[in-house]
Amino acid sequence: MYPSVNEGESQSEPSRDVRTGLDPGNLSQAVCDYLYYFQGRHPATASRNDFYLSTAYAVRDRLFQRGVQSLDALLHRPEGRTVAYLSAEFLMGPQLAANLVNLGIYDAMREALWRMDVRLEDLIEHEVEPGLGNGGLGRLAACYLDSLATLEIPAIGYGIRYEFGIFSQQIREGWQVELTDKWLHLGYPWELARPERAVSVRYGGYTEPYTDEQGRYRVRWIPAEIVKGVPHDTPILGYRVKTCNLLRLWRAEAVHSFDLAAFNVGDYSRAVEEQVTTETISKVLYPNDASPQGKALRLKQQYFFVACAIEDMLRAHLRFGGRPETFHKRWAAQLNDTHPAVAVPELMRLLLDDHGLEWDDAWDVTQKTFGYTNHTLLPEALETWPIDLFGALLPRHLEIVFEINRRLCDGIRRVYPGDEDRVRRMSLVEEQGRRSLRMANLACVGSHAINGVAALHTELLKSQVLSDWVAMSPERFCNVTNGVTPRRFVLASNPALSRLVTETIGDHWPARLEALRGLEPHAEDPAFRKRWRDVKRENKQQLAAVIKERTGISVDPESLFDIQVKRIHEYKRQHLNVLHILTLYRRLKENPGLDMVPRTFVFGGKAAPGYHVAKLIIKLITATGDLVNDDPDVRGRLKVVFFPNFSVKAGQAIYPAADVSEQISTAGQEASGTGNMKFSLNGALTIGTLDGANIEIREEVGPENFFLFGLTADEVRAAKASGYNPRAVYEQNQELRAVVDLIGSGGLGGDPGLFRSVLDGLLWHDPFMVLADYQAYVDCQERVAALWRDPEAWARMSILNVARMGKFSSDRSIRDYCERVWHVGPLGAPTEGAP
Ligand code: OAK
Repeated sequence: MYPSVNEGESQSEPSRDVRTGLDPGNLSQAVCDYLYYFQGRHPATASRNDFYLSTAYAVRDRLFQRGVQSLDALLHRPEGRTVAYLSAEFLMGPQLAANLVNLGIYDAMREALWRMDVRLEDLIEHEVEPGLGNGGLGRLAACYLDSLATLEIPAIGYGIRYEFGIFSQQIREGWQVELTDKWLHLGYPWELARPERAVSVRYGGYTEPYTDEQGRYRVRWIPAEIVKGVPHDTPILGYRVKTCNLLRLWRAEAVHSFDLAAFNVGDYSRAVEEQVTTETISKVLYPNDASPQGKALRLKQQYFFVACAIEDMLRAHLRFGGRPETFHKRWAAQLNDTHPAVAVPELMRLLLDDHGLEWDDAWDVTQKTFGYTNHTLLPEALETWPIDLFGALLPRHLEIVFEINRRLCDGIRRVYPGDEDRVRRMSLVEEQGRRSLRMANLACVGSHAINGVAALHTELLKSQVLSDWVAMSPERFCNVTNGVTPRRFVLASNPALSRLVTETIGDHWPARLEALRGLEPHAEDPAFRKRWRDVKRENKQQLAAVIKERTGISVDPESLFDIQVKRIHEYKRQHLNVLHILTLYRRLKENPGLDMVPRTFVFGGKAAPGYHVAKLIIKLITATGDLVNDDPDVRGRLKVVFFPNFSVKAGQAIYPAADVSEQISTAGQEASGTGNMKFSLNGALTIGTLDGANIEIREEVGPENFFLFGLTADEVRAAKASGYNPRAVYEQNQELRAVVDLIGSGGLGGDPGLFRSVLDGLLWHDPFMVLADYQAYVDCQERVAALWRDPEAWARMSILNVARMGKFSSDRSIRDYCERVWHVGPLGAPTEGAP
């Protein structure tokens, strides 16, 4: 039973009735009321969307009831910190099922709707998700919000309310086509706009010095443009707790939305010009994953949400009696990669210019406020901004950055006299080519804590990309391995497995994932293994039906489901997977009677619209499907599916149905990965390299329960240093040569030139060591197939994988952040090391 939130209820709080009650009677009455009075509909004529919206509003009432109480408690407590998670992306996924699960009323709502002849599952299916992120970084932010609330840590996620999120992907003739994502078009019921809390954001103009009343030298910024930021709040409820936090996303609005004077003289386009240009700021998410765009609009977006967030935080701090000097005692702000790094000079600017602090005091507050998480080692992903562009948009910030840099460089020279090369490397300014600001360096200098997202990633950060920073201040570095929320990725998306687990070990596991260990002894029980396999079969049947509906392809739920879903990128090596499929295909063509384990290969993921090779890899996958799916020699033993428009929602249908999880990035490239965790938690076995969090997953589940292959990060570096020659690998491996030649000779789709750029890349450069790892991968897949032939052993391994995945709950990650970075406990209480 859900603990009552109404204990000690006072007259000023709403009563527990239609608005907030949790039993089916209250819920169906609440939905009905919303249909009537909000949607203006009778249940008999209401559309599915009407029911969806009304159900969502009824749920939202219950969230806000808790939200108002949490916020009140938060603002009136005498001490403690609130976490501000600053992120350009929040990939929240659908909200209905997850909120019902966290409220503990999934079954009650199903019953309530059933009384009105409505299936909850239909409403869940109907829901459109806000795709306000590209991939891993944005989804991680969403998992962390869930865990922060569950652990009762007061927190606000700050970001941008993009009108259009990540594009929606269609596959036409095998190619990716991008369509605008109109996620708001049927209404978004989970948020509440708060126009009265709008803030002003300034851009451009110039600065001027002046002397204040005390005769002190001061600077003021005279901007050229002012934009309004309007907050939109989504409540974030923890799992079966009273704490409800906030996701606060900002929408850009013109200060003057309409120029009547221009309109009156007939200049209609000028009458709305300001509105149109201003609203562009929060119009669309940049669809690039881990590679910066260097566009002025992107910098405008970054500063926009950061300025709104810091203003919001400072305002709350001052309103409740705080002084600017104690800002860091109330707020711990996390920079989710460098996209929000301009927060460092922004907080300095406010403390110096608006609140009159001395430099050293302002700097102390700033450094104690921020922590910086790095999410990628890809060199091309390190953000830089041309100085001229940055200065034109943020003239005062540039002055502050230069002063931070002057002091930084002086400090380096004091510690390392004469080491100008080090000064050049650590400087905030890149002097080569077009002078530009290095945002990772800015984030490092402005933060008291810097972390990577998996053990290997943090080690590589420390030994390579940020080694100079480690030498200067090793105490600032730590690792926080990523995690995922089991509430969404098991409880809400895999009800059949959840039921079996709860029946077996009790219902504590979603909030204490280590409890899954209790499953271990059951791996030896044949009856339990049978039930485990039944769950997987049921999930595979469901996915097969969805695949049929989305792609028209029939797949056999009895075949091995081998799945790779994630962004399409050369380093993630979807093309290595294709080489293996074509190897199997060729074996069948040469020997149609071969006894081969039937497999269904499922791919999904988006390619950045400007990333030509990634888009070609999608075409390579679909062309492979066209070749093998209906070949009579194959006789259904191989199926290749490209699942279009992969999203959080699609993932929730896919992870529970996987037998094999493909985590095959080149060692040293994937910072962590989180899909690897979602698959394994749902009982898939991983085939993977020693990369990112795979290493820790393998440690936890045991090497004997993990299919490992490929070069290590050190071996990759050594191979490259000693002149790796992919052409020689191709020449020497007969099967590989045959597969590459099949692609190069037009065997896929008829045009021999179609995949030339992919093949030339592999044969002449192969920066991601695809050919180097090919044979090890194919051999490892043989071991996978051999195990598949022993269903009991497979089930045992699958159970042990789930049982040992407790470490990868995002609750553990958030506890690590609390202890190592933020120094906050439940309800914001300061913990050891708090500033
Ligand atoms: C996106 C933009 C810039 C920099 C990094 C990213 C990003 O999404 N990185 C991904 O972050 C995930 C969460 O930490 C990791 O699991 C992925 O390995 C990493 O690629």
